Amino acid sequence: MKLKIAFFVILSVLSTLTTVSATPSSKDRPITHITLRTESEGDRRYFVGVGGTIDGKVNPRLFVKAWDVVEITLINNDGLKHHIGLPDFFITSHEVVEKGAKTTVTFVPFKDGGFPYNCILENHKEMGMKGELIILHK
Ligand SMILES: [Cu+2]
Repeated sequence: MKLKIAFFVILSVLSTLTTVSATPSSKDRPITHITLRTESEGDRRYFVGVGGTIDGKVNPRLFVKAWDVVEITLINNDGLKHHIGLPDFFITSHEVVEKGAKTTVTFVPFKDGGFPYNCILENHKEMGMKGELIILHK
């Protein structure tokens, strides 16, 4: 009986230790925040960078590092329906329909290279709404 109890205690301690050591540490995981807004002008549709080094740039090249967590926020600034897609990563954001609406996509770029981002709603990609995401080797 005593042996059984002792065994149970040891098992409990072991499972507690396992739980603690298995807790993932995400504190040190860098997050790259990128904000873009939508614009339209006649037949043109495009993205414009908001803040940082891409501020005010049309369809800016977005530089990120492989395996960092990347968060892209899209703000509707023209009142037309838009979204942002990253076809090489199978990502399509929610649509932002009204002026002021926002949506965010979060992903981990797991390969390096240059990949397109765009809005494919109502022919917007063909009307200029596209840019390039550059993923740098970690
Ligand atoms: Cu669009």
